[in-house]
Amino acid sequence: MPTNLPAEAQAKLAKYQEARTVEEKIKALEEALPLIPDHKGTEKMRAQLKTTLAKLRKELEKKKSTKTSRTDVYSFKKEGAATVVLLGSANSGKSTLLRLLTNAKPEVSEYEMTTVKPVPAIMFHQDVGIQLVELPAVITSKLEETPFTSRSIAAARNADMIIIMVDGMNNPYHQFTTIVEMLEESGIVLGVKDYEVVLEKKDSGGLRLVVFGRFRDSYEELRQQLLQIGIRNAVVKIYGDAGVDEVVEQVLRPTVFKKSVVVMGRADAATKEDVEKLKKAVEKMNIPLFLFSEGHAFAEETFVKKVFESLDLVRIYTQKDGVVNRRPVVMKKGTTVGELAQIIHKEIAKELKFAKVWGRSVKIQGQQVGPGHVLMDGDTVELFV
Ligand SMILES: Nc1nc2c(ncn2[C@@H]2O[C@H](COP(=O)(O)OP(=O)(O)OP(=O)(O)O)[C@@H](O)[C@H]2O)c(=O)[nH]1
Ligand SMILES: [Mg+2]
Repeated sequence: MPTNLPAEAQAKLAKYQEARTVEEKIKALEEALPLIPDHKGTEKMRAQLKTTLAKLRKELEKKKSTKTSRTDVYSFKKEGAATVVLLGSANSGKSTLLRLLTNAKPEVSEYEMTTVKPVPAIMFHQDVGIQLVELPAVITSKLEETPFTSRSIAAARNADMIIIMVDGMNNPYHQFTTIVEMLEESGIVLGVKDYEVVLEKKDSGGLRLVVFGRFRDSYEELRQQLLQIGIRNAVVKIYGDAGVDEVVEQVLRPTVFKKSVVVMGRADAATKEDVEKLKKAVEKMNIPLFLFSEGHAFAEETFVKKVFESLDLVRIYTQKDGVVNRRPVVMKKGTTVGELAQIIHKEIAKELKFAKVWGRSVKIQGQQVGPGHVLMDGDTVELFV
C-alpha cells in the first residue's frame, strides 16, 4: 500500500485523471512521476505509472504513424462465435498452421515477416465457426521488436483469446518469455482472473463502492487512496475477491486477462532440451502447450477442441414444435434459459412460461425448467410462451 503522497504529486495525478487526450495524459504523468518520492512504499505505484506512461507513449507513436495511411490495413471484421489471434515470432509457422486449420492461403516463406497484415479466417469446431486471425510477427528471430509489434498487440487486446506461437528452431523458451513480458507491459496478462474491478468515473456524487464479491479492506482506506490519485467521483464495482491494491492497480495500470494456448511451431527442429524448458515455463503458467510440425501428425481436432473449451462457450440448439434448428446459438458458459430467450426475441423472454430441455444439463430428458436454469454445451431447448 503506498504511503501518503506529497500534495503536488496528488495534484498532478488528479490532472492525469482529468486528462482527455493521450498527449495530456503523458504530460501529467511525466510531471507527476518526479514528484512521487522514491521509496519502498511507493515502489509499486511508481512501477504501475511507468508502465502506463510507456503504453501511452507507444499509443501516441502509433497514432502518428497511422495518420498518414488512409485505410487501416490492420482492421478486420469480427466474424464467428469468437475471435482468436495467432500471435508470435517471425517464421514460427503461423501461416503454415493457419493454412492447416482454415481455408485461408497466406503466403509461407523462409523469410521473416512474410505476413505484413492480419489474415482473418474461420476454423470449425464441429458446427461452430471461430475466427482465427494470423497477426504479423511481434518479435524477430533475434528477439527484437518488429514494425508490427504494437499494432499486433493492440489487435490481440481486442481478441477473445491469444494463441502464442514460438519457433522451435530458434530459442523457443526465450521467445515465449519475451512475448509474455511484452504483453504484460501492454497490460495484457495471460490467464483467468479471479476478480474484477470496474471503475466508472463520474462528474459528481463522490465515491461509491458496490461489492458483488468480497472487499478485503475498509471503505475509508479505499476512499483515502482514490482521493490521493485524483479520483473524487466514481462508482467502484468489485466482483470476486479484491482489496485497495487491486482497485488502485486498475486505475493506474488497467489490465486485461486473456485465455491462451501456446504452440511451438517447427517443433521437428527443436532440441529435447528446448521442448522441456518451454514445457516447464508454460505449465507453470497453467497454459496448454501444443507441438506443431508441418507434415507430421498433429492432433488438429484436440487442438481446436481445446481452443473452443478455453473460450468458455456453449452451443444451444433451439427446437420449435419438435423440429430442431441445426444451427446452434453460441453463447457464454453459464447462460440461462431466460438469457437464451432474450437473444431469440425480447417478447418471447417477457412471456416465457417454461422450457423443455434435452441434454447434459438435465437429469430427465425433456425436463421442464424455469428461466433460471443454466444450460450446458449441446443442450436442446424448446421455449413455451
Ligand atoms: N522444419 C519446419 N519448417 C517449417 C515448419 N512449418 C513451417 N516451416 C517453414 O518455416 C518457414 C516459415 O513459415 P511460415 O508459416 O511462413 O511462418 P510465419 O510464422 O507465418 O512467418 P511470418 O509471417 O514471416 O512471421 C517457411 O519456410 C516454412 O516452410 C515445420 O513444422 N518444420
Ligand atoms: Mg506468416
